[in-house]
Amino acid sequence: TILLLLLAVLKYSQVGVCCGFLLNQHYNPAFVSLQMMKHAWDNYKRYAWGLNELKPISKQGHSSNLFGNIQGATIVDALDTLYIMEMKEEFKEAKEWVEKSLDFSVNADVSVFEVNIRFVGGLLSAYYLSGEEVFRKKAVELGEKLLPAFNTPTGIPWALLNIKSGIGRNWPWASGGSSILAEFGTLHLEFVHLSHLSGNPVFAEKVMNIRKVLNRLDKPEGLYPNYLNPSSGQWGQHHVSIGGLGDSFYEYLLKAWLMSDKTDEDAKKMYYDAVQAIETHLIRKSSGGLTYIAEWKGGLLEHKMGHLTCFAGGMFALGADGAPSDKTGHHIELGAEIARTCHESYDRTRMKLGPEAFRFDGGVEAIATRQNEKYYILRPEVIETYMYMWRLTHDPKYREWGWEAVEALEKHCRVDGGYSGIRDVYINHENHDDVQQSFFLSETLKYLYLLFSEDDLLPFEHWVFNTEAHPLPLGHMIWF
Ligand code: DMJ
Repeated sequence: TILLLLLAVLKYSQVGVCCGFLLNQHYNPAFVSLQMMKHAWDNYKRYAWGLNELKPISKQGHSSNLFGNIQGATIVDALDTLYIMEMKEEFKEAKEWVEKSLDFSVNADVSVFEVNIRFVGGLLSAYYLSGEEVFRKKAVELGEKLLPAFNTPTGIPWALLNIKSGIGRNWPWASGGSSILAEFGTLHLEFVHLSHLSGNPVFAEKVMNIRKVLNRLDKPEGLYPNYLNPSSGQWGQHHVSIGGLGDSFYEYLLKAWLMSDKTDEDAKKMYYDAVQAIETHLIRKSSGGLTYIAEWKGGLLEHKMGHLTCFAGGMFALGADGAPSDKTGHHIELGAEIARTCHESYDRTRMKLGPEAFRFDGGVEAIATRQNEKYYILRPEVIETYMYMWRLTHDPKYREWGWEAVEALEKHCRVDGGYSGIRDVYINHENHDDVQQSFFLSETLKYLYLLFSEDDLLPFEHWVFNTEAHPLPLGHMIWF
């Protein structure tokens, strides 16, 4: 017994194990991310199996109305992470749940965007990675259920859809009954794949029409407002942001071009033109030398940057290669500067975890000043940018910054029952929000694992990640 104990101690001290606060620089960081995934998954399984998300403090299920009554968001979102981390038993039980229990015959409104990026995206990736037919079938079945969302005068889809009745509507808070740019603009990758996998062109036709509508419209200063009315085809309020409401629209332009093996010239032009307008009108440098992306409201700048906006560092770097007129180096540099600013937003908090939004006005830089912007909900965008910057530059600071995030997550977000978000990252004691978001498993932990793995795990030459970090293969999908 003593020998066995000794061997176990030796094994753990060499390979590394992640147990709460006992992190140590000698541990293999990819292995640590895997242990984090295990902790998140095991607790979801123990306390919330089959439900959408886990409440890690109260140790029960959490249901979000984003998915209507569709259940199992964490399972579907986590499938590909389990697969790439080689958590074979867990992947098998997740697949069995999808086979037996994933059910789309619900009579409730769902968010078309959320269901697409998490469920359709998750199923597509699981199919491409594992080759298991059930995932392809379920993805196409769900895609078909989403089609009535496009029944509007312009073909710009509704934000919300009752997937039983096929009746759609928009968020009541959206300017002038508009649909949201980041929502209808973040269907392209998945829908092109649905056409490819089903042989039915209808999915690709729907998203190509969105692009046509956008191309016909005048853009103020070359910028895309976040609100577009699906009936009149006119912009709503002129609010432009690369964070919430706008973000993944730009990401999908670039990735549509990459996914087409760089043949979708339209997407390419729209992306680089948009980046040019963003640089001219939204990107600014603080007096302390931090580059940030502000928000634009009818020509006036709000000097605020959301956590969500931090994904743009990775996007600029990923798009650097195709940048026009010798701007490759410039786009990489822009990515590096956004990564540095977002790292500062983490570093300037007590918990070393970034707030939901931070400001560059009133004498502060990269700090949240409003109480309702001080929370952290296990979001991935900063780690996502570290991962892209690491792969594209191999500057070791990105792995160091990723490791700082691991330490902070372990110290402040890890609890007995999983991982929880934090209500205020500027105070000394934990104030957990009691939600383990499904994107923590699909994105945050996957990007950490990739950051600390070799580049040939899901290499960029062959894969593009949807906005929920679900990898989709490049090439052969020509639908334009
Ligand atoms: C995820 O669902 C996706 O990354 C989406 O594009 C934005 N928000 C969350 C994570 O923060």
